[in-house]
Amino acid sequence: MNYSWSLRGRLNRVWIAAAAVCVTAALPAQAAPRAEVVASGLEKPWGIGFLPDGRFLVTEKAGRLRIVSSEGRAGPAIGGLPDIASGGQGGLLDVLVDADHARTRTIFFCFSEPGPAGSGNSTALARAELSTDGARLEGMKVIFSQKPKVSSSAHFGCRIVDAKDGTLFMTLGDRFSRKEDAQQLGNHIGKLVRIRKDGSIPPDNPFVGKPGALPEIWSYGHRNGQGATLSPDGKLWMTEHGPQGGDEINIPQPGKNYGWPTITYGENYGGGKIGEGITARQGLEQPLHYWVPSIAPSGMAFVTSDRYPGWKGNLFVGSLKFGYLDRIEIKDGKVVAEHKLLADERARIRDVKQGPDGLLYVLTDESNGKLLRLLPD
Ligand SMILES: [Ca+2]
Repeated sequence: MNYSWSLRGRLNRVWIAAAAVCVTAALPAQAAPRAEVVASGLEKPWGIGFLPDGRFLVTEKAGRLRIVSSEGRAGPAIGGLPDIASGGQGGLLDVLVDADHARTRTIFFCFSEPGPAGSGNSTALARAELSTDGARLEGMKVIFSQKPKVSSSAHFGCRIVDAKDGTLFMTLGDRFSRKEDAQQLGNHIGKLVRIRKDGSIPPDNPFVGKPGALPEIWSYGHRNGQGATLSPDGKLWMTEHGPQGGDEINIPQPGKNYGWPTITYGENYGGGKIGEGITARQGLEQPLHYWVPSIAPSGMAFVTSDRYPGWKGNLFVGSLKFGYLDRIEIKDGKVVAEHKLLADERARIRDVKQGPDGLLYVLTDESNGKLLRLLPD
C-alpha cells in the first residue's frame, strides 16, 4: 500500500559551507518533495538495485536478498547466497544489477564473508545470475575477498559502483581495530579497490607490478566508506565515516593516499586526538568536504535527470546519525550549500540511488525498513 509523508510547510535549513565551517541559516519555506512509501516491512535494508522490468532488488543486512515488485510487494528470500558472517555491521550489504542484466541476468553483491574457523571475516564481492523465476541465484562465484580476515564485526565498507569502463569499484573499511593498516599497501584494509567483472585485475590499476602492494588497490588511507557513486562526468565519488567528527567526501584518484589515520578532522570517541592530532600533511590528500560533527554518511547519488526542478547535478547523501537526506549543491567541484530533506521522520537513511525513471529511491535502516520514492512537488 502506498501512502505519503507530507513534508510541506517545513522550514528548510541550509548549511552554507564556507571553508568547511557550517553556518546554519533559515530560508523561507519552499516547495518540498513528497516521500512515497513504495514498500515497508523490510528488515534493516542496506542496498537497492533496479531490475530492467521495474522491480527492485533489496538486500537485508541479516542475510536476505529479496525482489520488491513495482507495486511494493516484497517477495521471499532468494536462495543460493553464500555463508554470511552476520552481526554488528556485517551481513549482506550492497547489491548491483549489471547494466547488461536483461541479457545476462547478472548481479553483484557484497557481504561479510566468514573465514575458516577462528580466522574472522572480511568483505567479499560475489557475482551470480538471478534465475528466470527470481527464486534463486545460479553460478554464484566470489570474485574478490578482502585480505586479511580480521576478528571484528565493524567497518566493512562495501559500496559497489559500476564504472563507465566496465570495471567495478568497491569500498573497504579499516575493520575498526586495524586502522594503521589503511596506510599499508600489502593488505586491503581501508582501501578502495577496482577489479574487472570476472575478478581479474585491470592492468592500469596504479599498483600493478609494484612489489609489496596488492594490485586491486585504487586508493588508500580510507576509514570506512559506505557511500560511492559516479558523478555526471563519470568520476568515482565516495563518502567515508570519520571517527568522532571528520566524515568526508573524496574523489579518489589512482594511487593517492587519503590520509586515515595519519590525518583526520575527527577525534577519538569520547575525545582525545588520533595519532598526532593533525589534519594535513604533505603527500596526503585533503577531502573535498568534511562534516564536524559527523553525520554518518551512507549511500550517495547524483541526480542527473530533469525530474526535480533545480536539483539536476545535486548530490544526495543519507545521514544515518541524524536521520535525513542531505541535498548538496556542488559548484566548480566544491560543496556550496547543504539542505536537509526527510528530516521529520528522523529515520536512519542507508542508501539512496536514482532509479531508471530518474526519481530518487531511499532505504531506511530500521527493523521496519522502508523503500521510499521522492516525488517532485
Ligand atoms: Ca581523509
